[in-house]
Amino acid sequence: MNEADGAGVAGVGRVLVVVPTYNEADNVTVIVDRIRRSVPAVEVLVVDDDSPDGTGALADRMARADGRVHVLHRAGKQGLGAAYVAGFGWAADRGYDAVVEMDADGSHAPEELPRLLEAARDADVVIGSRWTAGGRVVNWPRRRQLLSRGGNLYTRVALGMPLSDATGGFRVYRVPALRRLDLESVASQGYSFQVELSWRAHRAGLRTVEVPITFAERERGASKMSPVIIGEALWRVTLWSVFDRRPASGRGGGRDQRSRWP
Ligand SMILES: Nc1nc2c(ncn2[C@@H]2O[C@H](COP(=O)(O)OP(=O)(O)OP(=O)(O)O)[C@@H](O)[C@H]2O)c(=O)[nH]1
Ligand SMILES: [Mg+2]
Repeated sequence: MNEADGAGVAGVGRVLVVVPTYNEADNVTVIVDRIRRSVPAVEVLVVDDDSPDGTGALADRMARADGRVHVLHRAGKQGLGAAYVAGFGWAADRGYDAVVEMDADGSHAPEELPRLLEAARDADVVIGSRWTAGGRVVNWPRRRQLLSRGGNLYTRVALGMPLSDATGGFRVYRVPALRRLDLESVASQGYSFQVELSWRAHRAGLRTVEVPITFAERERGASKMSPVIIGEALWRVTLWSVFDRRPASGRGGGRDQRSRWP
């Protein structure tokens, strides 16, 4: 599958991989190269928030050398959520059929993208999942694992949403499905953005599929994780659980490898 023939990825169409970057000069070239090599049919959009370390200029250089690489420059650090919303809008305006979310730091392996795209043939949303059967994390300190598992458990219980990894950021969205999620009104900035989109997809009745991935700790550069980002996810999930939750009846799936619901 996935071979470039001008029409994009078989069964999915034109795919744009959106890579948000903030101070990823040590990673951006490597990750874009790996994406292009792993699935030559996709295009890549680096969304850079004017990184002081020159990430944007490195991305520009790649874009000049490869017509399938693009760069969206934003004025300053405005958070992961805002970067993705801008990237998704860029894709929708240009007629792409699907967008992929992927971190620049190597935690999400481009070599696993073909499996996610294959699942997208038959889904609106595909989530690369660390915590479903077959999923793995490599080199993550125990406290990060506990935080991720605990956050996902809380999300699952509070929202009644049958996902193993609602905070994961390696995903595929079909663009027509994304249009139903009213992205302009998304306020989440950090991890909460991933949960919010899962929650909106769930409430909109989209078909979500989880596929197992191997997630690796970043090797270079600094994490942007902070107590503020964790806190944001916590209070937003709590608010949604109080004000937004709908009855859990009639959903299929479970927490296993490919849970899905109507
Ligand atoms: N454009 C943009 N990208 C961001 C921003 N914050 C984080 N990113 C990027 O989003 C991706 C995920 O951020 P990370 O720092 O890896 O955060 P994380 O994966 O939650 O934390 P670690 O697991 O510790 O690496 C990376 O590619 C970052 O460069 C932001 O404000 N703007
Ligand atoms: Mg990371």
